[in-house]
Amino acid sequence: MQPEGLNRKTVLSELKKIQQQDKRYDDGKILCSMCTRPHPIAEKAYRLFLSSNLGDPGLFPGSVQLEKDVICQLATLLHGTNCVGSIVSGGTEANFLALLAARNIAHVDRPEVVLPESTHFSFTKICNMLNLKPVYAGLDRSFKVDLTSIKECVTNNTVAIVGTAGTAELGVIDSIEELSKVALEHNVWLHVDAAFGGLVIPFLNDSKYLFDFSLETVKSITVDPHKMGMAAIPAGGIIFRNPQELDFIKTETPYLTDNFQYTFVGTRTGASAASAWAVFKVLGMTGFKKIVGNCMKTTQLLTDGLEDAGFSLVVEPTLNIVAFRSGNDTKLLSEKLWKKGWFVSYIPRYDCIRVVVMPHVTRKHAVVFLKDLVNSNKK
Ligand code: 0PR
Repeated sequence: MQPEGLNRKTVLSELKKIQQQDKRYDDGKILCSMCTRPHPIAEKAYRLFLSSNLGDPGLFPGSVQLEKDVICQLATLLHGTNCVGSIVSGGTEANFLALLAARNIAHVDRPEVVLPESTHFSFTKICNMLNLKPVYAGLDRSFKVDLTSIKECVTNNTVAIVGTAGTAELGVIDSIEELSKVALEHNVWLHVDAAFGGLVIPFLNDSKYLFDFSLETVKSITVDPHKMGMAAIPAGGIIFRNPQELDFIKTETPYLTDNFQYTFVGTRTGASAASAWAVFKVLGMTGFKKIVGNCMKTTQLLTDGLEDAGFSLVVEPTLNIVAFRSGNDTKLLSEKLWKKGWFVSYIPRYDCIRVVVMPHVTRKHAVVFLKDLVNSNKK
């Protein structure tokens, strides 16, 4: 730290200069992110609650109310009643809390968790931290978890089965209904990671996917407002079906304004809950349907354009994620795209390029991208 403080103007202008190194969602060129520019009302709400700390709830009852309300709205969207939960740092912490509860409730000596091969890498961290043995189930030809494989993975030590509603790489929705039958048969916890899909699937036209609390064996769901919920980072969400389950993840906080915490993070901003709350209020179901509808239309435009240009899709998109291969070197193509300023992901295990069609990616951007893509593939 420098000995004397600088004036604010100088500091701000320095910050702005440094910020120019960061990519901007508004340019429509970030195609590899599951986050987007927060909704303008999210920014305002966030600023308003900047000093709120949900880690000491007695001081911030208003923020507590907002968090409860957001959780209640998310739970209702996912067909839950009387659910409980928290707005946390992200999908990683949400998944962590779900498996913490499942492990503590099962209370077995050598706990294992059954994970589809397609689960998010956060589960690798979580297994490490919770001393859980991950047992991986294979995928079928549509990249959903293979049910025969799931059944083979379940043992007496299984504390939970995880299904994903919108995988990070391909946007695939596992057959949660089938998983719930297996969970019921073996009486194990079923956790659904809908970090991304939880705020997409309910807004699809004629959504036919059963993935939420409407299935009785689903015990917990991760759903992140900071992804398709357009809230400011950090806003992950964990929802538990039964309030009693919180007892298994609580930590005593003897001298704070509340006696227990139910999250991993201690000091945590109330601004996240406020930003999610404000977006839900401003958009409502209709607003979300419109945004998701536009993302899906742009996804279709991209898909058609890719097929017309001779690229092959890894899988027909279910959500607003497109994964494709070129007949040539797909990895090299992704590198060329980066050089041209298109920030795509390259996924080694499927040897494909992945584009996440978030709200900041418009039709116009998709058209220019397709043109640049075809040209890059030629040379
Ligand atoms: N579960 C699923 C299904 C996810 O897609 C993600 C994150 C997580 C859990 C973990 O969530 P947090 O990262 O909030 O803890 N999915 C994105 C991904 O891995 C995260 C991300 C977002 C990465 C924006 C990059 C980026 O620019 O792609």
